[in-house]
Amino acid sequence: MGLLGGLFNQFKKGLKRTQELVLAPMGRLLGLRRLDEAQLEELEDLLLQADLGVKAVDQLMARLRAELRGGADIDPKRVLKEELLRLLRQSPARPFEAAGTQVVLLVGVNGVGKTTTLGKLAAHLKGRGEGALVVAGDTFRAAAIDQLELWAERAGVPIIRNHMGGDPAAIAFDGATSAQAKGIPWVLIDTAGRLHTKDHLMKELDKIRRSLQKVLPAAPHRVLLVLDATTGQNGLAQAEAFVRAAGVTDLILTKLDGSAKGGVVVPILDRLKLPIAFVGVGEGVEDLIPFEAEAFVDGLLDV
Ligand SMILES: Nc1nc2c(ncn2[C@@H]2O[C@H](COP(=O)(O)OP(=O)(O)O)[C@@H](O)[C@H]2O)c(=O)[nH]1
Ligand SMILES: [Mg+2]
Repeated sequence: MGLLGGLFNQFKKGLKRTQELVLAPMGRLLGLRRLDEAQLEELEDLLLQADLGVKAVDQLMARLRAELRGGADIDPKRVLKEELLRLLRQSPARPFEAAGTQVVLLVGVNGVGKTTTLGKLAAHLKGRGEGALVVAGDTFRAAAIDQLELWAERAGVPIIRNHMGGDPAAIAFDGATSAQAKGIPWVLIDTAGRLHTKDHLMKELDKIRRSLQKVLPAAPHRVLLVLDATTGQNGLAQAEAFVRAAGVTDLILTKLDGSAKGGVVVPILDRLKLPIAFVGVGEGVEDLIPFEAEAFVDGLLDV
């Protein structure tokens, strides 16, 4: 099976809940060659339920109506696919390619899946034959350090940690120094999602950034904002605040498997104007998929 075929199957599995709850009822409508007003409205409701967002759904419906006015038979599934691809290709992902030592910071609110994603990402990079070193930068809770330790073991990569309450900027510095000395291409830094105040959190991220730059002036090379798909569009305002304050470069959308709102990828990309690097589709080490628009849309529409 080709790379895209493999991705397609992974997306299909990850989008199962969205498919069952929303897209399966849509299958019948997508197979029609002419749709009347009631059927168009039914389709519109289902697209909104999948959390594709008002803007994209309006565009889609306008195009379907325009094609219907043409009088000839139409192919709603093809129209949907073309429109979704156009929207999703606005911010193409920058592939993770090793070039010297690159520092990746994972940020996001508590519970979205930062530590889990970091573990999966370390395993993914290791699986490609590239070394990674992980840094337990969430020193706010002891459990977070132990959780990362388990993931480091699972991925077979070294971890830099200190005690709970230690200075995250100091271990980030140690991590970057050690990776550079050993020629390790990836440094993945976990961070806290909750501190005493949001202001305090942003100051801490700034401090991490400045201490990294003492070792590698271009660091952090990537700042990944981790978002939880089950929150749907509700999390977008908070995400925007993070993007502005933390210099986010890429997005990671987790828990797609637990969400019936898989379409949320569309309004997220549209509003944040940043590429989605990976999506999380489960709690296992394999459950992180590099985002690829066509495989995603095919997985979504395979009803
Ligand atoms: N189903 C599912 N659960 C996930 C995924 N990613 C993370 N989780 C779970 O979400 C919970 C919070 O994850 P954690 O990494 O601790 O979040 P953090 O607070 O941002 O570091 C854990 O129970 C994870 O197993 C995913 O892609 N799918
Ligand atoms: Mg964590």
